[in-house]
Amino acid sequence: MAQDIAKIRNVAIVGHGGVGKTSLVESILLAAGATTRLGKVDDGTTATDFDPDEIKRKISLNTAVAFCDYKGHRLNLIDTPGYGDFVADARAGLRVASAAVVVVDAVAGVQVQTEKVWKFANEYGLPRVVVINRLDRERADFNRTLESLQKRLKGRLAPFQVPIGSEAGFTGIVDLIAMKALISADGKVTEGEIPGEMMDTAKAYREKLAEAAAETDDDLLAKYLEEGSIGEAEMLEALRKAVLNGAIVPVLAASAARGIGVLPLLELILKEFPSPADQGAVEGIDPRTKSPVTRAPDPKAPLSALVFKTITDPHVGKLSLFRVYSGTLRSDSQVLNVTRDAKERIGHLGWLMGKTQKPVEALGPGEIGVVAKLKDTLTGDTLSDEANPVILPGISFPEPAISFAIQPKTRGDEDKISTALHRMAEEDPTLHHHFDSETKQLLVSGIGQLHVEVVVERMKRKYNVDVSLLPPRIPYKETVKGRAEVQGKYKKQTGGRGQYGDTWLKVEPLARGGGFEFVDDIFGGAIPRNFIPSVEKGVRDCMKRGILAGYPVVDLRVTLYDGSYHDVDSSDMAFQIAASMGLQKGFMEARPCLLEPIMNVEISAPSDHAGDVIGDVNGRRGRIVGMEPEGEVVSVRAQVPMSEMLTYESSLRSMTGGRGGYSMEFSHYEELPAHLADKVVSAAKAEKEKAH
Ligand SMILES: Nc1nc2c(ncn2[C@@H]2O[C@H](COP(=O)(O)OP(=O)(O)OP(=O)(O)O)[C@@H](O)[C@H]2O)c(=O)[nH]1
Ligand SMILES: [Mg+2]
Repeated sequence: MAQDIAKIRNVAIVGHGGVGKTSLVESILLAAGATTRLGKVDDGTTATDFDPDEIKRKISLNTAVAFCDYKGHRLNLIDTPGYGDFVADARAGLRVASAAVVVVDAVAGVQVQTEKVWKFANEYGLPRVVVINRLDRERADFNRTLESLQKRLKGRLAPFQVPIGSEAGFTGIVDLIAMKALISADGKVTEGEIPGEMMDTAKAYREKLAEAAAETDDDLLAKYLEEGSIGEAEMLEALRKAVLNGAIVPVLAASAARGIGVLPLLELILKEFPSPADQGAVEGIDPRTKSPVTRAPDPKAPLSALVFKTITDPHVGKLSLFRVYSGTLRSDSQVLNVTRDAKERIGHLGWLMGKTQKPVEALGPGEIGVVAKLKDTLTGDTLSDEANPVILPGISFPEPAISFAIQPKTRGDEDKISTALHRMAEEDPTLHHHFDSETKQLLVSGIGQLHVEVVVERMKRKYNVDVSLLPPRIPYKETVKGRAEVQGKYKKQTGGRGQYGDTWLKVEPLARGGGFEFVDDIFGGAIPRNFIPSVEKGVRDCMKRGILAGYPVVDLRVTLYDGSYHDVDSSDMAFQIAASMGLQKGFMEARPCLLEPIMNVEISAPSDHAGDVIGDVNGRRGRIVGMEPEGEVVSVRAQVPMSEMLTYESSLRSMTGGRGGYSMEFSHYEELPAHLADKVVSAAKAEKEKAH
């Protein structure tokens, strides 16, 4: 039986790495009675970190789904990874959620990925709540974390609770709406009066909450100003509306590990978060007419569903996780994958409890489910009714930022490697791979070092191929700083038909990020028009191969301003070669240089290590761009060349005794200092000689 749509809550749990998202899901499942014991990340016993790589590393690498039924409601909990390398999965999880629970750590406050998932949630217009978690830890501080939230996240953040006790003495919360204390002990929650010594604090916070509620509605505000207060029912009503439209973001207090604050979170999800029916109709495109169409969350409407995650396993095959938006998807039916224009047979359907599937006959609007063995379907695809096709907005994924060359440990494993990579790229849209014919190397590109390392481990475990990772290939680029005017001429006349192409090229730099510009400045037919595209092609091909060290050439303007031709011997190929020769010469005369990728890096470390961290960044040719003390933790923002960040993980670990963390993403390109450029150029030469 499909679920009652008004009673479904699809909630994505998002936040920075290690803040306790998976633990919170575990705690919710237990509180709702879906499980009988609390799984632990550290023991590898949680529902949603079931992948062997997740168990080994004790972090989430994939988005996973678990469900529970509570007070007649169906909750689908989408547990997303928090580490920067895997944040694309968090975005995919948010894409199919109707609301988000943003978890932050009560010691570290807002961190880089918190801000990132916050932006994703804005993009999808999701109502949300912030849970300040790990309040039982040493140095945890609710008020300081609240300040960090207010400073770094856009939106009106309003505490709905305050914690009772702190650190190891954190025992419960004061519910500021009902003005009651909820004390947790031995897995049970008892409601009681607010402890006397907390009354003033609780009243002050409640006052602020009432004010926030009143400000969302003119009539209510008038009443509040006149009478100095508003009633609980009015306040609840106003808050519900404000949470739904995002005007207010509730802030809650919790310890996932101890199950404190979990029931109130569950209640809030039921009461304040929208159902798929509240979310309303979705808009898509009719592929036949290319015009927008809507699909209402109605079980009788034509089917539309979006695949947000693909898992492949050499034994089980492919699993597609999806959310139904309209209509009803039934077992043993046929649907159209509109994105790939392919018919798909739907076998058995299931609800997801981590790695376990609970078989179900049909899935209605708003439901999240899984189906095995779709042939052509990938993440982001729309499944639709055949007669009424629609394409829903897909999911965009970030481009890879780092590449490694990989080598088989056993000769002859090349085919196995490419099969494995192909399969793995199907489940992970941020994993790219290609063969570099210049260096004869297989390159694997991902979001970060950890991402690629996980790929290699997975390759061994799932596909039984062992490879070694060579130091990452930094994606340098080549450009020029000066100008040159040169002749590129190709002439071959040895009996029969010869080859003749002659070009004069001006080579000059464009601004950073300017790409490539080809200017045709030929007047009076020095080169016949039909050969001009040949010249451009010769130039482009040569730029792609690179001139100085085999890296692509960028930020260049090439002007073709003169040349000559031969009636018989000139050809497309001859002009391509001539242009390529000209560009190589002109490039080398125009003060060539290498550009290196610069990364935006954000490091958080205990304050007493701030000096070491900054000194180390400077030593890596980095620039500090900002520093924010967040209580006992300092967050340092810097721009550092990618090539200097390759070993950062272990350096930071030893510098901070394992308490530091960092994340980075690509920012821009800058000139590589000449003495380092020389090294890259000679390394490229040596590699080329070896390959030939
Ligand atoms: N003291 C304390 N530890 C917690 C709490 N919640 C989680 N932890 C611990 O924090 C660590 C990380 O917890 P996870 O649940 O894996 O965090 P996560 O946010 O899912 O991490 P990623 O998915 O890797 O981003 C584990 O060692 C948990 O046991 C809490 O409320 N209190
Ligand atoms: Mg997790």
